[in-house]
Amino acid sequence: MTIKAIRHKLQCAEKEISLDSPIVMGILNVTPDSFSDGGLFNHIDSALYQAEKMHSDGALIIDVGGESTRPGAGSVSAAEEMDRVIPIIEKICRELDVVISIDTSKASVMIEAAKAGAGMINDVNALRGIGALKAAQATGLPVCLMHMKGEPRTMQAKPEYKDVVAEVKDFLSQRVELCLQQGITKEQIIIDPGFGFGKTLAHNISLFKQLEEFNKLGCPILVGASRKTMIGQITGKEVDDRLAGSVTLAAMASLNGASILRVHDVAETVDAIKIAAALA
Ligand code: PT1
Repeated sequence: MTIKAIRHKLQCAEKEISLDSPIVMGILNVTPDSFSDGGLFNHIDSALYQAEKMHSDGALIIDVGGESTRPGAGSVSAAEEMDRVIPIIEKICRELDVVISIDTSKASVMIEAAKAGAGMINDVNALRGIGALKAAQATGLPVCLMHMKGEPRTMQAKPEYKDVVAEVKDFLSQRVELCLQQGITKEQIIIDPGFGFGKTLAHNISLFKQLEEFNKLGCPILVGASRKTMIGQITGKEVDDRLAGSVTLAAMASLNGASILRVHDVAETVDAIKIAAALA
């Protein structure tokens, strides 16, 4: 286990999450066009079933997203996004004792999700959207700030950096600073280099190898690379055959300083990070 990782507690509304050791966030996509489980879980009961399974497999956070952000994805309206996520957040909150994270970039969705019982905000746009900084602050919830170059529809066209680690770190550092100015406390901020968001395989690998650099910002690190293209580029496997690649990457990220692993395959990842921690 890396010593330098930031390991304080997160206050997720009335629930507390300890980051003393790395934890798993399970992915619950409620978009009809989700990249790896598209359409399977867009009804409330199957969403609840999936959340229950991930929770019993050891996920401490369930990340609910109603807008796909995979490469090439287009955007949806706030109304459409709310129709997808709010009933599911309400249902999971009633039924399970788990922290729900809302994966959104829209201020109005953040506010409504918090009212529905969400305990964390995960924004791939790092609160750059209209009113998002203010909305996130108003909820009092922890926020995950992610780096993305460009926008999902076009971000993989030809991403270029002079120094990807320095640029991503500078961006996140500036976003953290703006959050602090807005009144969000440092203990409630999580950072994420944004694997696959406007990055080539070489960029992703540089960021991964130098993950510990991001600890210098003083915030816990979230890593989301589960089933992504970068795994396919290394292994040659299609999206449904990226389990072993994803689990290996998550275990290594946990040793490189990540505190939260955002994954599809919760049970396997929980075991892998336990093994990594025991042997480190
Ligand atoms: C992520 C993330 C996210 N990823 C956070 N939230 C997605 N905090 C959604 C591909 O290359 O990494 N961190 N929310 C999913 N987005 C992608 C991006 C899915 C790239 C697939 C790819 O295949």
